[in-house]
Amino acid sequence: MNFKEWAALMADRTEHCLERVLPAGSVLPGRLHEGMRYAVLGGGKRVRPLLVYAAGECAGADPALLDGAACAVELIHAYSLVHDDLPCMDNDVLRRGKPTVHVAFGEANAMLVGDALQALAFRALVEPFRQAQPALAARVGPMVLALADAAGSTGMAGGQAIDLGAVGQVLDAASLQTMHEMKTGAMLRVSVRLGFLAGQASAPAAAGLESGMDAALDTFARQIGLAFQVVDDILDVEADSATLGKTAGKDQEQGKPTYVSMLGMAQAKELATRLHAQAHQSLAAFGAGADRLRQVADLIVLRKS
Ligand code: GRG
Repeated sequence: MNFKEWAALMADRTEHCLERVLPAGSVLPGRLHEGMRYAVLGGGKRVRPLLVYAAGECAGADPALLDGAACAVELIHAYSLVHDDLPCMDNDVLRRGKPTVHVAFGEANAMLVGDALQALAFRALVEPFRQAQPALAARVGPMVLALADAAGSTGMAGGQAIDLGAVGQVLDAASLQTMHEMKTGAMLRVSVRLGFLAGQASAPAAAGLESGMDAALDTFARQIGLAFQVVDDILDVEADSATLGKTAGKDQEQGKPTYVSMLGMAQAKELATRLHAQAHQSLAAFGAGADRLRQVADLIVLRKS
């Protein structure tokens, strides 16, 4: 199967799992559940689930355990977008090609949609262990911890706090990198980590699998997480809103420090290319089992939206 077919299959698989995990709009409170489904279903590139499945394939994970992790990272991501779009944060009206959740459902509902999606993410992560693999239930602990750290104040939410405090300020390169490693990178990184941990949970006898896999995958994930953000900054300048499905040019409009504003466009592109090459290098010790990860890295760096 070529990468395009595989990615479409995994995105489809994620969509079906999310559809199952999200309460129906007919379940009380209907408006909240409709808002959650509106925020999550039928949109987005599903990059984080693709990383989960690709890392899981590399680590020999049971696909049934990967489904929960794929849903979990996408649910946290969707919650972060809903909250990020609120008037008190980015105040955006367009996301994934449609009105943002607070525009469609009101601000208070949008807050609750985000809150509930975050809680649902942890339920989605744990549930397959309880249902499909009850004997392995104790092994979900490290995955819960990793996701909590990535989403919380030392990860994504912390990065967002630094970002909000940096508007109109000049950040040096190190601070900009730290901010992005937390805000965007942590969730991409944990997507790879959850795939690896699902592999360990599925076959602990093979723990460590090929030696050094844990560290190499983490280095790869950090590099690709940063590359994702550099490309995001480039696209914010070069792509239009219709292509992005969100408002283009926001960073400059809001005076946000970005890789493009700090380095200039040419050097930002060079940095993305360098990080891409380094990410491939980090997987050099692995054989064809890491091919899907290599291909997701290519998708992240070469994407147009
Ligand atoms: C509100 C706690 C909290 C955190 C918000 C992720 C985030 C933190 C804010 C989003 C702002 C933003 C545009 C960040 C740049 C990188 C990014 C996360 C882009 C959107 O992710 P994609 O491109 O989106 O994967 P899709 O829609 O394809 O899933």
